[in-house]
Amino acid sequence: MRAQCRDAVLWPSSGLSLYSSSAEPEFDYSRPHDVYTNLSQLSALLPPHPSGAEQQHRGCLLPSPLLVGPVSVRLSSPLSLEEIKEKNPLVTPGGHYRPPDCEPRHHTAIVVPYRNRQSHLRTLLYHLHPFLQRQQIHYGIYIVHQSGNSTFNRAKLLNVGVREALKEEDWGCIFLHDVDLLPENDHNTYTCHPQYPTHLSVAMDKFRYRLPYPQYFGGVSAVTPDQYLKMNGFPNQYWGWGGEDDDIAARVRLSGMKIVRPPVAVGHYKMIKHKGDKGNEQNPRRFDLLKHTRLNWRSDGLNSLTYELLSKELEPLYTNLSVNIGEDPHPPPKKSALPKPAPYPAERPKDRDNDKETLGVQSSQATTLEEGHLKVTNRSSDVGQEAAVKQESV
Ligand code: BGN
Repeated sequence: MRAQCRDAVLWPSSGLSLYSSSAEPEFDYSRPHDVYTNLSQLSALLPPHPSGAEQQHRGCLLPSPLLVGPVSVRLSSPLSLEEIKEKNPLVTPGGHYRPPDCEPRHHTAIVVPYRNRQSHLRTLLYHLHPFLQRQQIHYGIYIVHQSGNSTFNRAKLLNVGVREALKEEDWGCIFLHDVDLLPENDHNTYTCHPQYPTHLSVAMDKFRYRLPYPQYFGGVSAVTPDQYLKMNGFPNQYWGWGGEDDDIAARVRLSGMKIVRPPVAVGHYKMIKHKGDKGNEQNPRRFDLLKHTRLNWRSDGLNSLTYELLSKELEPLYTNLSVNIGEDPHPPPKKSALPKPAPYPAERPKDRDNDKETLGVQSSQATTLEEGHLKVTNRSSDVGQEAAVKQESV
């Protein structure tokens, strides 16, 4: 894939020098490490341990010597929040962490749009805290909880999270992170590219470990505050599933930037399987909205953001921001108002669409975004391997 070779060259923070596809790093994902590997050494430095204090002024090494590569992902029966806290003794209230033995070179806020996903949140926290501690960065985790029952609005919640996180600390990098995605390789560093927005989740298991289409920007991505300002943040008008990530990708280009990515071998993620969310139905207006990004991005975004912060709580493993972001102006019709579906045949054949829903793939259309132009291609298949191959030749 040409795009990925080019992006590999632009991936400085992993400590890997990559100048051609033959230099793609290789990792053995069949023998992953436990995600808590190498961290007991850090706990031994809990203050008032003298060696921790002495070493604080030494800059953390890049790449971190604690990295192990592929890590296993624990998807079943997440621990309780108390148990996770016990496994992460150096995390401070609000879900903040600083390496105890060196001065961190990176300061990253992780912003997670959220509603009704308790067990996903515990799985994410169990995984992400040790993953980030091994990278020796200073970080904080912000969960942005949409209050009320209106349609979910991922991009607006991200805007809120960025603004609130920056009120609190001078973060150098902001991660936009779905609650159901777990990074599988700790060489995928949670840091920003100085010039360009980064897309991290380039190889998700649900897309058979490759990009579903070249301009895909969903899942996990990162911006510096400057990059965020330059693109006027994210759109506020996408209520429901789909399209907001494509709008963000278009904004990157329209504001004169481009997207950089880690190599596919590094950007592995597992998605927690789940059925479609109630209150996050596909947004039928997304196609129309995307046609107008070029016209709207300067007026809809960070500069038009309004919300009410209902509460901010410093939980032991995360900062909980509860927000009222208003109502969807075009709510989907209530279930009872819809005509009754035809009854199923007695022997319903197992269809592929059902599988798709379990995998969280809900789209029946492919998107291609080039320089802010949107092409929508109807198709009935998943945004999987075949589709990605087709789109590369567009
Ligand atoms: C795309 C969605 C993205 C989603 C990916 C992967 C749209 C807009 C259509 C014009 N885009 O198709 O939002 O992240 O699938 O699931 O639906």
